[in-house]
Amino acid sequence: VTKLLFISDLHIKDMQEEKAQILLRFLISIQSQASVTNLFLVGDIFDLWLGSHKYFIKKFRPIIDELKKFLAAGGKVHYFEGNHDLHLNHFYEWGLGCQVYNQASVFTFDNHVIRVEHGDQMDPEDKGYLRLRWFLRTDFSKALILNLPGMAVAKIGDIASKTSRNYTDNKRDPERILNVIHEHARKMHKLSAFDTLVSGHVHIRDEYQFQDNGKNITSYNLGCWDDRPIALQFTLGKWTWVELK
Ligand SMILES: [Mn+2]
Repeated sequence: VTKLLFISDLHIKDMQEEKAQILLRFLISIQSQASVTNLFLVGDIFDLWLGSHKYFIKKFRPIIDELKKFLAAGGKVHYFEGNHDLHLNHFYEWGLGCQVYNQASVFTFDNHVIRVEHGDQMDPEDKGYLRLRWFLRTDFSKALILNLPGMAVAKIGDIASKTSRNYTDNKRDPERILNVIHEHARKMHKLSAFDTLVSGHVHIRDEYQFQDNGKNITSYNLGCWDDRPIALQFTLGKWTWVELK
Protein backbone atom coordinates (compact mmCIF):
# COMPACT_ATOMS: atom_id res chain seq x y z
CA VAL A 1 0.00 0.00 0.00
CA THR A 2 1.17 3.49 -0.84
CA LYS A 3 -0.17 6.40 1.15
CA LEU A 4 0.70 9.99 0.25
CA LEU A 5 0.03 12.99 2.47
CA PHE A 6 0.14 16.62 1.37
CA ILE A 7 0.26 19.72 3.57
CA SER A 8 1.05 23.37 2.84
CA ASP A 9 0.73 26.93 4.05
CA LEU A 10 1.05 26.36 7.77
CA HIS A 11 3.09 29.56 8.08
CA ILE A 12 4.56 28.50 11.42
CA LYS A 13 6.21 31.42 13.20
CA ASP A 14 7.43 29.66 16.35
CA MET A 15 7.08 26.37 18.23
CA GLN A 16 4.70 27.86 20.80
CA GLU A 17 1.94 28.16 18.23
CA GLU A 18 -0.93 25.67 18.33
CA LYS A 19 -0.38 24.74 14.66
CA ALA A 20 3.27 23.91 15.39
CA GLN A 21 2.06 21.45 18.02
CA ILE A 22 -0.52 20.00 15.60
CA LEU A 23 2.25 19.52 13.03
CA LEU A 24 4.40 17.73 15.64
CA ARG A 25 1.55 15.37 16.55
CA PHE A 26 0.93 14.75 12.83
CA LEU A 27 4.62 13.95 12.17
CA ILE A 28 4.69 11.59 15.16
CA SER A 29 1.49 9.86 14.04
CA ILE A 30 2.81 9.13 10.54
CA GLN A 31 5.97 7.51 11.94
CA SER A 32 3.87 4.69 13.33
CA GLN A 33 1.88 4.16 10.12
CA ALA A 34 4.02 2.01 7.85
CA SER A 35 1.55 2.72 5.04
CA VAL A 36 2.53 6.41 4.92
CA THR A 37 5.29 6.28 2.32
CA ASN A 38 5.52 9.88 1.11
CA LEU A 39 5.03 13.21 2.81
CA PHE A 40 4.68 16.24 0.54
CA LEU A 41 5.44 19.62 2.10
CA VAL A 42 3.95 21.91 -0.52
CA GLY A 43 5.56 25.17 0.60
CA ASP A 44 5.14 27.90 3.19
CA ILE A 45 5.40 25.36 6.00
CA PHE A 46 7.25 28.04 7.94
CA ASP A 47 6.38 31.70 7.86
CA LEU A 48 10.08 32.17 7.27
CA TRP A 49 12.92 29.77 6.51
CA LEU A 50 15.77 30.93 4.31
CA GLY A 51 18.87 28.91 3.49
CA SER A 52 20.55 26.64 6.00
CA HIS A 53 21.04 28.99 8.96
CA LYS A 54 21.41 27.61 12.49
CA TYR A 55 18.97 30.32 13.52
CA PHE A 56 16.09 28.48 11.81
CA ILE A 57 17.34 24.98 12.60
CA LYS A 58 17.48 25.81 16.31
CA LYS A 59 14.17 27.63 16.32
CA PHE A 60 12.28 24.77 14.68
CA ARG A 61 14.36 21.89 16.08
CA PRO A 62 11.41 19.74 17.29
CA ILE A 63 9.92 19.67 13.76
CA ILE A 64 13.29 18.76 12.22
CA ASP A 65 13.73 15.95 14.76
CA GLU A 66 10.37 14.40 13.87
CA LEU A 67 11.06 14.72 10.12
CA LYS A 68 14.37 12.93 10.74
CA LYS A 69 12.60 10.04 12.47
CA PHE A 70 10.14 9.69 9.60
CA LEU A 71 13.05 9.68 7.11
CA ALA A 72 15.04 7.22 9.21
CA ALA A 73 12.07 4.84 9.19
CA GLY A 74 12.17 4.85 5.38
CA GLY A 75 9.63 7.61 4.67
CA LYS A 76 10.19 9.99 1.79
CA VAL A 77 9.80 13.74 2.23
CA HIS A 78 9.28 16.02 -0.78
CA TYR A 79 9.70 19.68 0.13
CA PHE A 80 8.43 22.20 -2.41
CA GLU A 81 9.84 25.64 -1.73
CA GLY A 82 7.22 28.30 -1.19
CA ASN A 83 7.61 32.04 -1.15
CA HIS A 84 8.31 32.00 2.60
CA ASP A 85 10.73 29.05 2.64
CA LEU A 86 13.44 29.01 0.00
CA HIS A 87 17.01 28.00 -0.81
CA LEU A 88 16.34 24.85 1.18
CA ASN A 89 18.51 22.28 -0.59
CA HIS A 90 21.67 22.77 1.51
CA PHE A 91 19.94 21.78 4.71
CA TYR A 92 16.85 19.80 3.73
CA GLU A 93 18.25 17.84 0.79
CA TRP A 94 21.99 17.46 1.39
CA GLY A 95 21.64 17.54 5.18
CA LEU A 96 18.42 15.71 6.02
CA GLY A 97 17.75 13.66 2.89
CA CYS A 98 14.50 15.26 1.73
CA GLN A 99 13.89 15.95 -1.96
CA VAL A 100 13.71 19.71 -2.50
CA TYR A 101 11.94 21.27 -5.49
CA ASN A 102 11.81 24.91 -6.55
CA GLN A 103 9.25 24.35 -9.29
CA ALA A 104 6.40 22.06 -10.26
CA SER A 105 7.17 18.35 -10.36
CA VAL A 106 5.24 15.34 -11.63
CA PHE A 107 4.97 11.97 -9.86
CA THR A 108 3.38 8.64 -10.70
CA PHE A 109 1.95 6.49 -7.93
CA ASP A 110 -0.26 3.46 -8.61
CA ASN A 111 -0.57 4.52 -12.27
CA HIS A 112 -1.88 7.89 -11.17
CA VAL A 113 -0.06 10.99 -12.44
CA ILE A 114 0.14 13.83 -9.92
CA ARG A 115 1.47 17.32 -10.59
CA VAL A 116 2.58 19.12 -7.43
CA GLU A 117 3.56 22.78 -7.08
CA HIS A 118 3.49 25.43 -4.41
CA GLY A 119 1.44 27.67 -6.68
CA ASP A 120 3.20 31.02 -6.47
CA GLN A 121 3.69 30.99 -10.26
CA MET A 122 0.03 30.38 -11.11
CA ASP A 123 -1.12 33.97 -11.37
CA PRO A 124 0.27 35.77 -14.45
CA GLU A 125 -1.29 39.04 -13.15
CA ASP A 126 0.90 38.92 -10.04
CA LYS A 127 3.75 40.76 -11.76
CA GLY A 128 5.12 42.38 -8.61
CA TYR A 129 5.50 39.05 -6.86
CA LEU A 130 6.87 37.26 -9.93
CA ARG A 131 9.62 39.88 -10.14
CA LEU A 132 10.38 39.43 -6.42
CA ARG A 133 10.42 35.65 -6.90
CA TRP A 134 12.92 35.97 -9.72
CA PHE A 135 15.07 38.37 -7.67
CA LEU A 136 15.15 36.13 -4.57
CA ARG A 137 16.39 33.24 -6.71
CA THR A 138 19.21 35.05 -8.50
CA ASP A 139 22.75 33.96 -7.58
CA PHE A 140 23.19 37.36 -5.94
CA SER A 141 20.26 36.96 -3.54
CA LYS A 142 21.09 33.33 -2.93
CA ALA A 143 24.66 34.24 -1.92
CA LEU A 144 23.37 36.96 0.42
CA ILE A 145 20.78 34.66 1.99
CA LEU A 146 23.27 31.84 2.50
CA ASN A 147 26.12 33.99 3.80
CA LEU A 148 24.66 36.76 5.93
CA PRO A 149 24.29 35.90 9.63
CA GLY A 150 21.06 34.02 10.37
CA MET A 151 19.64 36.80 12.52
CA ALA A 152 20.13 39.38 9.76
CA VAL A 153 18.49 37.09 7.23
CA ALA A 154 15.57 36.56 9.62
CA LYS A 155 15.13 40.33 10.02
CA ILE A 156 15.23 41.01 6.28
CA GLY A 157 12.99 38.01 5.64
CA ASP A 158 10.39 39.24 8.15
CA ILE A 159 10.12 42.52 6.27
CA ALA A 160 9.94 40.78 2.87
CA SER A 161 7.41 38.32 4.22
CA LYS A 162 5.12 41.14 5.35
CA THR A 163 5.41 42.71 1.90
CA SER A 164 4.75 39.46 0.06
CA ARG A 165 1.66 38.84 2.16
CA ASN A 166 0.03 41.75 0.35
CA TYR A 167 0.46 39.88 -2.91
CA THR A 168 -1.16 36.77 -1.56
CA ASP A 169 -4.07 38.34 0.26
CA ASN A 170 -6.66 36.58 -1.84
CA LYS A 171 -9.51 36.59 0.64
CA ARG A 172 -10.77 39.88 -0.80
CA ASP A 173 -11.39 38.40 -4.23
CA PRO A 174 -11.74 34.61 -3.92
CA GLU A 175 -13.70 34.35 -7.20
CA ARG A 176 -10.84 35.78 -9.20
CA ILE A 177 -8.17 33.66 -7.55
CA LEU A 178 -10.18 30.44 -7.86
CA ASN A 179 -10.60 31.23 -11.52
CA VAL A 180 -6.84 31.73 -11.79
CA ILE A 181 -6.03 28.30 -10.32
CA HIS A 182 -8.68 26.54 -12.41
CA GLU A 183 -7.37 28.14 -15.60
CA HIS A 184 -3.84 27.22 -14.56
CA ALA A 185 -4.85 23.57 -14.08
CA ARG A 186 -6.47 23.42 -17.53
CA LYS A 187 -3.52 25.14 -19.18
CA MET A 188 -0.92 22.89 -17.52
CA HIS A 189 -2.91 19.78 -18.39
CA LYS A 190 -2.85 20.80 -22.06
CA LEU A 191 0.95 21.07 -21.89
CA SER A 192 1.47 17.78 -20.11
CA ALA A 193 -1.33 15.48 -18.96
CA PHE A 194 -1.90 14.48 -15.33
CA ASP A 195 -4.73 13.02 -13.29
CA THR A 196 -4.48 15.35 -10.33
CA LEU A 197 -2.88 18.69 -9.58
CA VAL A 198 -2.06 19.62 -5.98
CA SER A 199 -1.16 23.21 -5.13
CA GLY A 200 -1.17 25.59 -2.19
CA HIS A 201 -0.23 29.24 -1.81
CA VAL A 202 -3.60 30.93 -2.42
CA HIS A 203 -4.96 29.99 1.05
CA ILE A 204 -8.36 28.95 -0.28
CA ARG A 205 -9.11 25.26 0.11
CA ASP A 206 -10.54 24.06 -3.17
CA GLU A 207 -11.46 20.98 -5.16
CA TYR A 208 -12.18 21.46 -8.86
CA GLN A 209 -12.99 18.85 -11.48
CA PHE A 210 -12.82 19.29 -15.21
CA GLN A 211 -12.65 17.19 -18.32
CA ASP A 212 -9.98 17.11 -20.99
CA ASN A 213 -10.01 14.65 -23.88
CA GLY A 214 -12.80 12.78 -22.12
CA LYS A 215 -10.72 12.28 -18.99
CA ASN A 216 -11.69 13.51 -15.52
CA ILE A 217 -9.03 15.71 -13.95
CA THR A 218 -9.03 17.14 -10.43
CA SER A 219 -7.24 20.17 -9.04
CA TYR A 220 -6.86 20.46 -5.25
CA ASN A 221 -5.75 23.50 -3.36
CA LEU A 222 -4.60 22.78 0.17
CA GLY A 223 -5.89 26.00 1.73
CA CYS A 224 -4.28 27.35 4.87
CA TRP A 225 -3.84 25.97 8.39
CA ASP A 226 -5.11 29.21 9.92
CA ASP A 227 -8.53 28.25 8.59
CA ARG A 228 -8.34 24.55 9.45
CA PRO A 229 -5.35 22.23 9.99
CA ILE A 230 -5.78 19.65 7.27
CA ALA A 231 -3.87 17.18 5.10
CA LEU A 232 -4.82 15.79 1.71
CA GLN A 233 -4.38 12.05 1.44
CA PHE A 234 -4.02 9.75 -1.57
CA THR A 235 -4.23 6.02 -1.08
CA LEU A 236 -5.70 3.08 -3.03
CA GLY A 237 -6.68 5.42 -5.84
CA LYS A 238 -8.77 7.69 -3.58
CA TRP A 239 -8.28 11.27 -2.44
CA THR A 240 -9.55 12.38 0.98
CA TRP A 241 -9.12 15.32 3.32
CA VAL A 242 -7.85 14.45 6.80
CA GLU A 243 -8.64 16.87 9.63
CA LEU A 244 -5.78 17.28 12.11
CA LYS A 245 -6.06 18.08 15.79
MN1 LIG B 1 2.87 30.92 -0.65
